[in-house]
Parts: sequence; C-alpha cells; structure tokens
Amino acid sequence: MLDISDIEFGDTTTSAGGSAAGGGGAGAHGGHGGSGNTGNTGNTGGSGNTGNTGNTGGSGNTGNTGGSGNTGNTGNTGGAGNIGNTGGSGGMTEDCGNGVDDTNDNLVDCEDPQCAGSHCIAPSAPGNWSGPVVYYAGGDGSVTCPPEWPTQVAVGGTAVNAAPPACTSCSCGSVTGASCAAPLHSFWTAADCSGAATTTQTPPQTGCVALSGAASLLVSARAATPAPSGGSCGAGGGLPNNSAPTFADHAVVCGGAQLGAGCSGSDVCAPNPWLGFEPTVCVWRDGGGSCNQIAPYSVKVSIYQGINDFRDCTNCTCGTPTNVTCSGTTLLYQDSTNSTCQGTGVQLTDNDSACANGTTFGSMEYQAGTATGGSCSPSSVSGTGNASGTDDITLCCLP
Ligand SMILES: [Ca+2]
Ligand SMILES: [Ca+2]
Repeated sequence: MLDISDIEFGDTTTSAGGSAAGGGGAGAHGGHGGSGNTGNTGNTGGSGNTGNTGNTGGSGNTGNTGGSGNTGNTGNTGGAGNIGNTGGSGGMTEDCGNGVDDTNDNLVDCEDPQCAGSHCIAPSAPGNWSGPVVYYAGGDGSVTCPPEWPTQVAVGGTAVNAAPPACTSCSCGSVTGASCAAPLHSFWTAADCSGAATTTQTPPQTGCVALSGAASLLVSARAATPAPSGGSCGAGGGLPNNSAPTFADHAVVCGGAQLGAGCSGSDVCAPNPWLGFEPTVCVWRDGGGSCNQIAPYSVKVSIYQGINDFRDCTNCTCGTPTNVTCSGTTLLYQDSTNSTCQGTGVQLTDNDSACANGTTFGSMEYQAGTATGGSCSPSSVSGTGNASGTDDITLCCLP
C-alpha cells in the first residue's frame, strides 16, 4: 500500500513539464507521475457448503418378546449406534390359573400369550356333576394323571373283553346202586323151547317155588334177560372254563386342575388336555346318567372301574343207567310137590338164551347175582351269562 505522505503534487496535475510556451528557462523538474490505481481487492471466497448432517441411525429393532420365563433378547443395535429396545418381559411368568396378571402386561391368565397351553371352557355343570376333568382311553396301561390334572378320579376301562362262556365237559361216573330182579321164565310142554311157550313164571328173589300150570309136563325152559333197575351215576364237570375278563382298554380320569380367569362370561381358564388324552374336557358323576341336560357337555362316556363275571354253565346231570349186566342163575328141578328144590337141577344162567332140556320141571330157585357194568349218558352243558363292567362313572364331555 502506498503512503499518502510520499505523494508530491506538482503545480498542476496536468503539466508534464514546463510550459511549452515558456522560453528559456530551464524547465522545472517534472512532476511526479500519478500514482497507480490501487488494485481491486480480491473477491472473498465463497463459503464452503455446510456438510450434510449424518443420517440418523434407524431405530433398533424391538427385541423379541421373551418366552415364558426366558430373558428377552436385547434389541439389535441401530445403524447409528442406537441401542435397540429392551426385549419383552423376559423372566416373568404368567401363572395361568391364579386369576392374577403376574407379568404386569394387563393380560390375565388365558388372556396372556404365555398361557397358550390353556383355554377357556364353560364352568363345570351344576347339580351333582363334578369337574372339569380330562380322560385317557387307550392301549397304554402306564398312563397316569399329568401334573396339570393331578387328581385321579377313576381308573378302569371303557369296555370289557370277555369270551363267550365256556364249560368243561360233563361226565358221569360208574353205575352204583343198580339191582337185578329175577327174570321171567318160559316153559314148554314141547322139547327145545319150540313154538309158543306153554306157561311163564317169575321166581321170587329168594327161595324155591313150585311151577304152576302143567308142571309135570314141562320139558323145556328158557330164562329171559333180567332187567336191572335203579342205580345212578355221579356227575362231574360242566363247570365254567373261562379266562379272566379284562378291560378292553386303559382309562384314566383326571381332575384337580387349577382354573383361572381371563375368559369371557362365566368361562374359566383351564389347562389343555395332556398329550395323548382325549382332546376334550368333561364333567362326571358316579353311576349312570344322561348328558342331555348339561350342555355344552353333551357327549357321554362311561368308565368302568370293575368287572363282574356272571358267566356260568347249565347243570351237568347223568341219565338212567343202561347196559347193566346181571349175573343171577336159576336152578330148575323135577320136584313139584313140596317146593324143596331137592335133587339134581338144571341151571339156567342170566343173559343166556339157551334152552334147558332133559327132564320135566316142577320147581325152581333163583339165585340173584350182582349188577355190574353199565353207564349213564351225561347231559349237554352250555354256557350262560356274560361279564360286564361295574362301578361305572359317567362322563359328559364337550363335543
Ligand atoms: Ca395369572
Ligand atoms: Ca399377564
């Protein structure tokens, strides 16, 4: 920059030297040249653009809702470093059967997502029905009541397996008590028992008897087969012969569940039936009953806790003895006057159809034998009755 004090102005700022019209005189020294113009001040540089503000980081993802009891996951960190929201109510558990909001989310029992293992049901029916209960009916005999339904109400089956009644065969022992009466004897006046008999006569069981009719003319004789009488056979067998009846399945009825709130109307919050149990809930009472009047529990199921086996057999009896053999003998004598059966006799044996010849016959004496052999026919025996469930309880279940 120039200092203004260094600038020396001439007489005129327009003369470049002495006047051209002056003569002779030395020209005064020329004035100083004008000062150069001051250079323009340079333009101020434009301001720099303001840097863009950094994008705000996205919000962190909301943490997953904590599972029942688990600590919720920490939310993902946002792009700009924001910390994600803290996860859901981890670590707090909703008791689904206490009527209280245990997790402070304003969702009580069945309302709370943690209670997905429960559901709302109508309360147990009034009157003499109890419940609610759940039940298992199937082939696994080891099934017992689960923790959510801890009280065993009944155990048994829904039906009974029992074969039709069977019986051992009916049989009869040997004949006892039979007797043999003296047989009818026939006599001929002709030899060799030929033609029609002249007379017939049955001797007494003991003692000698004179022949009646044309005694002195009777020359041939024959004894009929004696008829045994009486006697009997002891009966045996004909008894029930069954394997023990069993339940067709294994049934368990379980109650005692803790019931909560969070349902509409008068419904209650109940645990779901245990895995493998029938997917329904029931009310129950002892004995038989109808489910017609306790809607919505309209489906009837009978559970039997015992079995009555009423299978039996008709009586085993034995018929009259048959084929009993008598072993008596008859002695025939000539003497017909005093019935003493003296002298040489001719013997006729029971069951012997031989014809006695050789003399005239006047008296006879029967020597009774014993009844042997024979048999009795057993009666037919058939099974009766059946086996059935007893001590039943009735369940009425939701359809
Ligand atoms: Ca609760
Ligand atoms: Ca809750």
